[in-house]
Amino acid sequence: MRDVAEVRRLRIETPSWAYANSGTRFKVFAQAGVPRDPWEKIADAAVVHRLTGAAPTVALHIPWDRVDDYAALAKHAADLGLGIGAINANVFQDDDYKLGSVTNPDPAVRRKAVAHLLECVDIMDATGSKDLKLWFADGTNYPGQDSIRARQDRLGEALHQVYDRLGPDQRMLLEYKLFEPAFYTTDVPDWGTSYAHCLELGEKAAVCIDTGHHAPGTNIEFIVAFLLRAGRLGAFDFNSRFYADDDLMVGAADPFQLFRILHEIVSADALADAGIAFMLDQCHNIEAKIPAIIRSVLNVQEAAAKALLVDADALAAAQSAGDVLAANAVLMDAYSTDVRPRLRELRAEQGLDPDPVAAYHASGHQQEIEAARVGGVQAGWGA
Ligand code: PSV
Ligand code: MN
Repeated sequence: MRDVAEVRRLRIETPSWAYANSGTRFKVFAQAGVPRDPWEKIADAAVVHRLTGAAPTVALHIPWDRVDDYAALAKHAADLGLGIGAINANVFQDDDYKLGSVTNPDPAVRRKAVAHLLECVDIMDATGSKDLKLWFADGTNYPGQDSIRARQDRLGEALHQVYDRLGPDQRMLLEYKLFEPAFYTTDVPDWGTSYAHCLELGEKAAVCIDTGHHAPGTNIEFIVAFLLRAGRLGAFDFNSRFYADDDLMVGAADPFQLFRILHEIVSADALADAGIAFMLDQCHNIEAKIPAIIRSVLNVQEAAAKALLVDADALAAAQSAGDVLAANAVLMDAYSTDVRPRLRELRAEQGLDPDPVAAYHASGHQQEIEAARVGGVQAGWGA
């Protein structure tokens, strides 16, 4: 049996954009105290880390987090006890990208997109970030609109150009998404496409699984197990979905799925130091942002703790004996265990408040930011 205390090795990366205002395409509901710039987003991320002890890095999104001096931004993060995590490129919000970015039929648009991706590698150099995370909105809406195959060629060519620019310790994380904003074809729609491109590129390229980016009913833990075995699972973008890419709090819609994913991770001894970035990619449209992000960190910890509780020997014995019910019962026993008291104990041992959400409410931080962050323009999705 493993020790639940191993959960303390798990590091979760929070996304700068989750601290900012966000919404659907129908409405963004502004919240008081929301950051006005990347500096304030990082300050909020530091609060999450201080209260959970488990979120030591923050992911940036360029251009939403554009600043004049990235080294100074990284220093600001370091002063608050944080490192800069993945640099997320953005080649989906410019008019030029209407027909795609790196797969656009126009070579000038492709050059512009690649230049942005290379700029993101420069930002990695300046901030000490090790991961370039790429998601492409590229695709088509109508049959015949463009050549599906030619777009793959253009994608491969652009990825190679960027891959060749990576430093020895830097990685490329290629994220996939079934549909949206393109509705007929998407150029990186699934893990297989991402994996195939990563294999062509080389060892510094790995797949990022955004848990919200699949068709309903997709067995995500199968993908996790496959990519772990292949050594190409680079990262997660954790969130929850009920219908499409809902970006709700991880573990909210389907905590059992999250447990099954973490079971594959724990079984492969990949909870820490295995080159997997456990990132959140969420939007808190109607709930308070910082407590929601804290809750998300706790949800991942709970799933990991339950996965650590799985009796691996009993499971292996039941599996090799072909005892289907016993094997399933081993997993369900672990999943059905309330790990919250043990996690509270572990936090107390670390000198943390056992209840980080309550600690946040008691800290006065929310009142402080609501009083201090007046004037200026609140950061929002796309800024
Ligand atoms: C795309 O839906 C995505 O999951 C990518 O990770 C983007 O970078 C992010 O959302 C933007 O919120
Ligand atoms: Mn994502």
